[in-house]
Amino acid sequence: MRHHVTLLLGLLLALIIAGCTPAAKPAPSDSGVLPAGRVGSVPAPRSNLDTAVNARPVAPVQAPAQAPAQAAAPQEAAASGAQVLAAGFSKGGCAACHIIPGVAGAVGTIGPDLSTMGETAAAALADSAYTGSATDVAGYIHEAIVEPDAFLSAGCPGGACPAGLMPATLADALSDAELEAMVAYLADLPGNAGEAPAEVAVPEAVAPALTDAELAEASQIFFDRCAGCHGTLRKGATGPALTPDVTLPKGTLALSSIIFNGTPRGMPDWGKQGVLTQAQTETMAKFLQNEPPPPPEMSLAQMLDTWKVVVPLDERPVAPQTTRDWEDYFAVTLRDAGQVAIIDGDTYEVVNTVNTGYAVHISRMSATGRYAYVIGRDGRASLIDLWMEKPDVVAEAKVCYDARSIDGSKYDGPEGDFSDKYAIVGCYWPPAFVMLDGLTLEPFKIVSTRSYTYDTEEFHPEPRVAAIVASHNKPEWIVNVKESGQVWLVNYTDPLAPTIKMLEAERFLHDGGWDASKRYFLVAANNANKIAVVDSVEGKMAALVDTPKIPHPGRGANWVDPEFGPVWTTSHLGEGSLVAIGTDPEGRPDAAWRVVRNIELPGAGSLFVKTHPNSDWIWVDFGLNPDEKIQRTVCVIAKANPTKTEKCWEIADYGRAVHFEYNKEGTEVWVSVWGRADVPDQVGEIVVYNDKTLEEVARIPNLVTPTGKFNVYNTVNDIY
Ligand code: DHE
Repeated sequence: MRHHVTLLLGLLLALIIAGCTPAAKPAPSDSGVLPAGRVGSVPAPRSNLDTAVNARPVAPVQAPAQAPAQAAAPQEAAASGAQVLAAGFSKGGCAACHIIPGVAGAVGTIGPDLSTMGETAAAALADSAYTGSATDVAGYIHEAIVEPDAFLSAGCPGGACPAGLMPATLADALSDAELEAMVAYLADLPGNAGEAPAEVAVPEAVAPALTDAELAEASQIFFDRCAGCHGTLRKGATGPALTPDVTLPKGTLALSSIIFNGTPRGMPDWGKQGVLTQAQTETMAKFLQNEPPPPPEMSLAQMLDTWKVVVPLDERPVAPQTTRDWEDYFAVTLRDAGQVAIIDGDTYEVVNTVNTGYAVHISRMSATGRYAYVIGRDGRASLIDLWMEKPDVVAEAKVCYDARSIDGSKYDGPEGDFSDKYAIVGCYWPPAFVMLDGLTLEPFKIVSTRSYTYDTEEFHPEPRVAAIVASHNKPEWIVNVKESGQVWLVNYTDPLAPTIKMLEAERFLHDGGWDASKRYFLVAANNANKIAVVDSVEGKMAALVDTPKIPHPGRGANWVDPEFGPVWTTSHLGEGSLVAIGTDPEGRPDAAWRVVRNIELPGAGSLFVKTHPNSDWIWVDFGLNPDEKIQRTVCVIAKANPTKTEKCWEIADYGRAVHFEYNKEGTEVWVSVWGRADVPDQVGEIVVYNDKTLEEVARIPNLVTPTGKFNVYNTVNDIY
């Protein structure tokens, strides 16, 4: 927790003031909470802060030398001390990570709550688990700031603080006077917590300048790593807003620390993972304190400039050119290679590795299954013909700068046969969806999703398109508009004049899938901890179901619970929990649209679940859990006894276990080992399990960062 102490910076101000006549406040030692024998070395009362300018102690850590107790401060001197404190908090960005009573804006939940710092320090010193070298409260707090990893507090939100969370360089930004003022203030908590702070003028933070090279690098990193959660305009979604009003008060140090170390709420530890260097995290911290550069728009003409038909329709095969069972192919995302591997589900052979968009995200199959639609994060859509002897790209078009979703048209019924006729891409930026020809990917219609939030009816400049599914019941796509919290039912019968019904759901819509009947679509509103249920037949919302923190279903998993009947399942990013929601309002109205089971998992950070109608199991991963071992663990829950995990195991000794897919027969499960493209021998692989026995039957090696896997038959038929 010490780390955290540092953060406090912010705080300060307050103290100062007013009434706070320094002399009136007892020193922490007077509170009687310090261990015997240490009382004499507690820091001076706040009245002396402005004079506490002694040099920092060196090991063994001791309390800073006490300023003369008799230096009863005059009023201006007290104000000056407050400013010293304020400057310290501001430079350290403490408020970004800690709760510190009396410090404006110090409501951070990344490090420990410092509300009772003096008492907490005394308790830690008295505990045999203490590993630092301080001997008193002030020394403890001083050490926590100057040498934060000397002792790791157990008091971070969600558990023990990891090493490196509190930046070791934080103290370098502080003057001796600032450091000592902060130590004294914190040592006095909670004693001084009840005082009403007065505002102290802190110099207005100014956004740090970036060179052109830094700006270019930061913009690229933001697009690659940050925009998905925080938004291109940085208005926040899955992650918090990162506009200058939020970032400037935190300052470069605190921001770079968060970027390097991550947070318990799910921000990845980009520095620790080796994805960003220390210098890059600092560049990003500076970048975030400036206004976001205005992102470009994209016209249909620009899209058409990128459109390529590699193999015209009349040159494509009229029947499958392969003797393989192409309906049992898997399209496997090779994320960091920007490729999709087409792998034979019978033989595990890589039939072809196809170049697609940058950091390719998902594949979906056309209604007939003959084509795979693939979308890259860079908005490049690719059409792969699976009938070719060596499946390959036959058409492509870049229709956004940033995208995550794609699908085809699947309706075949009284209103027409739309199989393989159209495709749709959901863009993050520009915020829009784009309709394309299903067989050539020629883009022909853009519909902006800039609109008003469903609840407050405020204009939002960046409502991004998250999951899209093609309805089996109507010639419609179900388009989830993340930031406005709306589900749009887009009828494509007359695609140049589409009709759109806007349903009010919840923020922020992300990923989801069908129930077993394919009438109801269930989608996570992850920021609201809810699952929104859409009735695709009636064209209306069926329910909003409360869940634990941050549901992340992928497409979810459907099974029949022995007690509650048909259910759909999601796991969660924010809690170690898998819930089952009843999905049969006619047969089991008692269970419909409520959480009927909440099964404890070994950790949070789960991304995906999966099952198959033929399976006895529900599979679950933990790809974003901060613990390396849990990251590579998968668990199964028995459908016959869905009260607990039946078995959990690590599937590799590196990487993260992520995403499941069944083969066409539903007898084998494929799991990705998501490795590192830059670490030879650990780039990634797929592990294949026998779904009956849970025994490993094969490894498909040397795949570069495999993540999502989409079996042709199961994806066409929405089997999960
Ligand atoms: Fe995904 C689905 C968005 C990060 C792997 N991801 C989706 C969908 C959305 C989405 C909107 C639903 C598409 C649909 O059904 O039409 N994903 C985002 C993000 O915004 C986010 C959080 C951050 C980002 O910058 O992209 C993000 N996603 C990831 C990853 O880091 C994952 C684990 C690895 C990767 O490849 O980048 C990842 N997302 C996936 C996968 C699916 C997915 C495998 C499809 C699951 C399925 O079974 O359908």
